[in-house]
Formats: sequence, structure tokens, C-alpha cells
Amino acid sequence: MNSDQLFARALQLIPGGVNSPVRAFRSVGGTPFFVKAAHGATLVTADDRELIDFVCTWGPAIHGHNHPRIKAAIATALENGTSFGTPNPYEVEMAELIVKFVPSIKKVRMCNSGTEATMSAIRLARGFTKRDKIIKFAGCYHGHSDALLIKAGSGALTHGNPDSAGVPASVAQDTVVLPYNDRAALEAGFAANPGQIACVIIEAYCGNVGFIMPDAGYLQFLREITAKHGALLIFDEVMTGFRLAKGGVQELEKITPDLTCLGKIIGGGLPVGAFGGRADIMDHLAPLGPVYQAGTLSGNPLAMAAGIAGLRLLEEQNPYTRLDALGQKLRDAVLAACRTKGLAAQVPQCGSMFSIFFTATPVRDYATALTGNAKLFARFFHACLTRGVYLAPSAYEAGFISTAHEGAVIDRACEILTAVIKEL
Ligand code: KE4
Repeated sequence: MNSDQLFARALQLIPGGVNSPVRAFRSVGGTPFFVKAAHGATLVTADDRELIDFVCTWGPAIHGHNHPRIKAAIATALENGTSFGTPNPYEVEMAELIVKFVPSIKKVRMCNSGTEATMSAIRLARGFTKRDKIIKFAGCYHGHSDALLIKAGSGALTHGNPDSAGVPASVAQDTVVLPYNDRAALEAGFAANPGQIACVIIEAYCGNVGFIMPDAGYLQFLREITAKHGALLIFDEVMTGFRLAKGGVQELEKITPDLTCLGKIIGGGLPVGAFGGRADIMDHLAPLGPVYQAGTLSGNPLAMAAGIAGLRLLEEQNPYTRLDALGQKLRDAVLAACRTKGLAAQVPQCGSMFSIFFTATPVRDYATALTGNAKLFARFFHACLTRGVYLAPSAYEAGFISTAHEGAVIDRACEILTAVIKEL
């Protein structure tokens, strides 16, 4: 079966033919290819094409796909079964690794997706503070729980429905949405809701409206104003955790949030999420405290074994300088090609995350991200795909690089990106 045949079958039974909207190519046009295998930096499609992958399954594959150490760890765990529904040794080792990597996390609870992690962290913040309102930022995406699907990024923004249908007004009214990178808006948000804000949740470095980094001092300001108003600061590091540094953005920016949400890399490609932080807050969770949260497969041995292997690899290799060099190489190649072409472009990059906006406007928030030429991006996306480079199928996503991209792979990718831009 080739991709077209598989997609035709999928469309009969799966809404839009996909199990997650951003995979549908709706914003870039065309129809998605199906992947039958992946290894290192390469995807093998159902059409037997090999693609250089800059999506890395949306972040988890920091060591490249199907890394032998992760594969072996899953195989070993599998020998003893897939899920027990009881505590198991792997989840203790995972908790010890997370706490070791991320010092702000004193206690952690595993779950099965980033959505669960952020949804649970919001409930915990509301239960701990006994306040109902939350602040999020336009363009930030924290998964698809009701309270957070307001002016959301990623697939919601890509498909033009940042405010999803089906979210009751009674829920949306407790979510205050502010512009990212705007101190005055934060001050106004707290002033308009005195003593009512349970928490502020932020992608400290945004990866779901393209890749956007904060102005200098913004995160420190956010830390101070949340502390001043008794609101918890939640860093959603589902995407950036363990990717931009061992301790994530909070290590790079030297900020201590009250709670952190994690996912992706800690599952080694298997379903996972986690949230953790101050022990006095986390101890409000059932069975200790009044905030309920649960999950049949939370801490399941296969995902834990895969994630532990991935974290151990990060400990051994400490690949962050190498990954940043790969990211800079790609950024410099794209900017040079755009300069030669006389094409305005922004290529924000930090470590192994980047995005490409075709605009002359520096991108620093949702509004400026929208100045990017999405139609041109769609043409760019398909021209790259035709030549064997797979970028995220949306102008409002981040790109990801793995250690498997080193050497000939990144060189080949930069050649292709340069050639494509020349012909745009
Ligand atoms: P999941 O529920 O998809 O595991 O995680 C939700 C989530 C939470 N927080 C952040 C910062 C995230 O980036 C995500 C999920 N990221 C998207 C990619 N933009 C997942 C891809 C998809 O939706 O298919």
C-alpha cells in the first residue's frame, strides 16, 4: 500500500485520515505521506522514499529514531510484560532521574501525554491556591484540555481554530489570555483579576507558534510578578525539557518555576507525560491530598524503560553543544540563502530547535508570527519535501534536530534548503 492508498482507507474511518490534526497537511496543502519505518534522522515512507526528518516525532527523537539503546531497553522491559497497574521499579528510577535533571522538581507524577500533564498541573494549581482563573499566552499550546484550548498554538492555530468549538464559555471565562513578551499586559492581567489568578502557564520558549524566545528579563519579570500575586508559575517544558539543556529552559534562564510539565523525550517515543515541582504543592495530589489525578498506564514499564534509556544517553553524551552547532549551521544556511535571494526571513534558533518565518518583522509573539508569509512557507515546505527534507507541515511549529543529524546529514539538508530557497 502506498501513502495515497493508505490515506484513502484512513479517510473512511479516521476523521481527516489522521489521529492528530497537525499531521494532515491542511495548512500547507497536499496529502500526508505515511511512514513505515524510521531510523536515525531518516523516515522511510510507504512509497519507499527516504526523508531527512526535522520533526523528530514532534520532539521525542532527540537521539534520532529507533536508537539501539532505547530499542534494547524496551525489548528488555517487554520480556517481563507490558503493564502491571501496580508500582514498578522503572517509575522510581524515572522519578529519580527527573529530579536529578530538573532541580526545581522535588516530587513528580507520571502520566501519559503532555495534555494530561498540563491539565493536571492546572487542576493542582487551582486546588492548592483555591483560585479559579489561569493566565496563558496567545499562541502557546499546552495540549487540548478545555481550559487551555483558548488562543492556542500548534494545530489549533494551524487550522485557524485557536479557540476550539466544544469549550464551554463557563470554562473559557476563567482563562485569561495575554500576549507573550508583554510586561504591561501581565501587570494589567493581574490588576484586573486581583487575588483570583491560580497560576500562569507558559511555554518559556514557545515551540507552537513557530519558535519564539522571550525578551531579556521577561521570564524573571514573570517569576517576580507571579510570586508577588501568590499565583503559581508553571513552565510547560513538554517540548523544551531535556531538549534545550539537561534541565530545560529553566536551567538556561536560571528561573525556578513552582511546577513544570514534561513529556516527549522522557518517553523515548512511547506515550508519556509528567508534572512536578515543589513538594508542598505536589503533596496536594491524591492519595495524599484533595486534588485527584490518575492514569491506568501512568508510569508503565515500557515507556519508563524507553525514557530512562534516553535520559541516560543524555547524561553520558551531554550533546547540547553539538546540537546547538547543528542548529546554527542550519540557521546560517537558510539566512544566507534568503539574503542571496533577497527574501526576508527570520530563523530563530536555540540548540536543536528552530523555525523559519518568511517576514522582515522580528517575530516575538503571536501577532508578529502571523506576519510570516504562510503561503510562501507552504511552497517552501513542499519544495523541500520533493527534494527529501521533511519540515513540520505548518508555519506555526518548531523544527527539531537530533544527534543523528550530525555530519553528512546536516550538510545534505543545508544544501537542499539552499537550493530550494534559490528557486522559490
Ligand atoms: P501531547 O498531549 O500532544 O503529548 O502534548 C501536548 C503538548 C503540551 N505542551 C507543549 C509545549 C507541546 O508542544 C505539546 C504537544 N506538541 C505538539 C507539537 N506542536 C504535538 C503534535 C501534535 O499535536 O500532533
